[in-house]
Amino acid sequence: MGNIKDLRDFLSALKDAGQLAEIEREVDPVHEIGSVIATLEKERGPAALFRRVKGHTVPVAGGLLSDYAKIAVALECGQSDVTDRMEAVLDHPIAPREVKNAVCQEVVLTGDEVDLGKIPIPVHAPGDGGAFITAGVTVGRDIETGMQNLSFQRMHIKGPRKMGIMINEWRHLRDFLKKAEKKGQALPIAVAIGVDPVVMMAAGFRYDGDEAEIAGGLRGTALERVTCITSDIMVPAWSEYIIEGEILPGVREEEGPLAEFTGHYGLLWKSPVVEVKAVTHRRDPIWQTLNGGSFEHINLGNVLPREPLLRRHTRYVSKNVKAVHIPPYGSGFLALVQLEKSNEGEPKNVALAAMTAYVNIKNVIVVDSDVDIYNPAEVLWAVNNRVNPREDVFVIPNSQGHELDPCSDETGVQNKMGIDATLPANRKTLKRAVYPSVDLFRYMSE
Ligand SMILES: Cc1cc2nc3c(=O)[nH]c(=O)nc-3n(C[C@H](O)[C@H](O)[C@H](O)COP(=O)(O)O)c2cc1C
Ligand SMILES: [Mn+2]
Repeated sequence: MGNIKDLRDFLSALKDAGQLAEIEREVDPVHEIGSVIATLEKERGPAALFRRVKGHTVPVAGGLLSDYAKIAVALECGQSDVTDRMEAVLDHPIAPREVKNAVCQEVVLTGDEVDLGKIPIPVHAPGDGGAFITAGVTVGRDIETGMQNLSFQRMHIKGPRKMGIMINEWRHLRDFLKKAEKKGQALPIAVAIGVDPVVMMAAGFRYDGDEAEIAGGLRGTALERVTCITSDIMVPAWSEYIIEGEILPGVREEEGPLAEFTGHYGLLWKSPVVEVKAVTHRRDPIWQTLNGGSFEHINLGNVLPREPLLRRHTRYVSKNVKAVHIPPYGSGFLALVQLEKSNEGEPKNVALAAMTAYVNIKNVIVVDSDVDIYNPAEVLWAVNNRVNPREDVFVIPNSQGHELDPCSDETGVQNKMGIDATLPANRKTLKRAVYPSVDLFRYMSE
């Protein structure tokens, strides 16, 4: 059972680990917060807690899960145990638990009392189309089965009580909205901001049950939930903020652009619209944010929840798979597989399996076990030394990917590429040149 139950516990754990910069200098929520978070991530620096935000009294936390050092703090484990923890939870979910009173409802604002403009929601990147909620976990409910769902949907602030919501292909929330719209009904949702980081990690999973069970499994204890004020949706009780609202049936309006996980600005999308019914929050709340075009986004959406699936899928096809990795620099479109191949066809079969482990995976590179998949230079070395393009590169045309991939059509249809970067069997006698490493200290010191 873990010690972290909410954002505040996580912030103090980050502080104890030397992974939190508490910034007293006043910062502008327009562009400056986003730039500081981006610079910290580039420099592999700590997470940020901005105590003084221009025009606001509420502090803003950002960049909390930008690398594995912080992710390990969130999971209360070592960095090398992260992938195993993410895989183990698939077999050990823990059901959530209902509570009657919750800190996330210490302050309740409804109707005209609600003004999203009073919350320090940043405009992150220079080309963003406005203020966006980026670290909010959407809680949805299937109106037919009653099952709840956690996912990330960024929200574009459009008025005191109005937000645009982007819902991509392959999303459970999209299925829920389709069902509601068929009946001409609005779809109640809630957005939880400033949560135990395992709730954010759970929201990144594609899981056939309620992802609250994943959050519980990751923390080793049931997630406590409370019922919303304006609907029967159950939200994480220890959240800093809850925004309650409804997705209006049949309404689509322009939303965006936002710096995206692809490293490009997205286009303007015709997206659904949320009418906000209530905002509830803790006393002295903290707002949490993240940059759309960041490794933090890719870690949450593509690395943590997808590596376990990639490992399972590829190992199902071959027991000779040694390790898998979805590097954040590949935007979640690249999968790397380390294989001790037993025959010449195996790398391609394994690559095909990797492509279907999750829709986003577009390019797969399979390397031998002497290549370190965590080192991009090693992977590129293998591609340049062990790939004969006509033999080793293959393309699957017109398959399902992600619609934000700059190479796909608007429904995400694109081509996938597999690269067998293993040494061909007829060159097996070629040995990799490895110079022994020495302890330099023995040579440099007097
Ligand atoms: C930071 C972040 C932002 C995201 N933004 C969106 C978004 O705006 N719209 C969307 O549909 N998916 C977005 N995603 C991806 C989904 O939240 C993610 O694929 C999730 O697993 C979907 O859950 P589901 O399988 O229950 O539908 C985002 C993911 C992350 C990590
Ligand atoms: Mn789901």
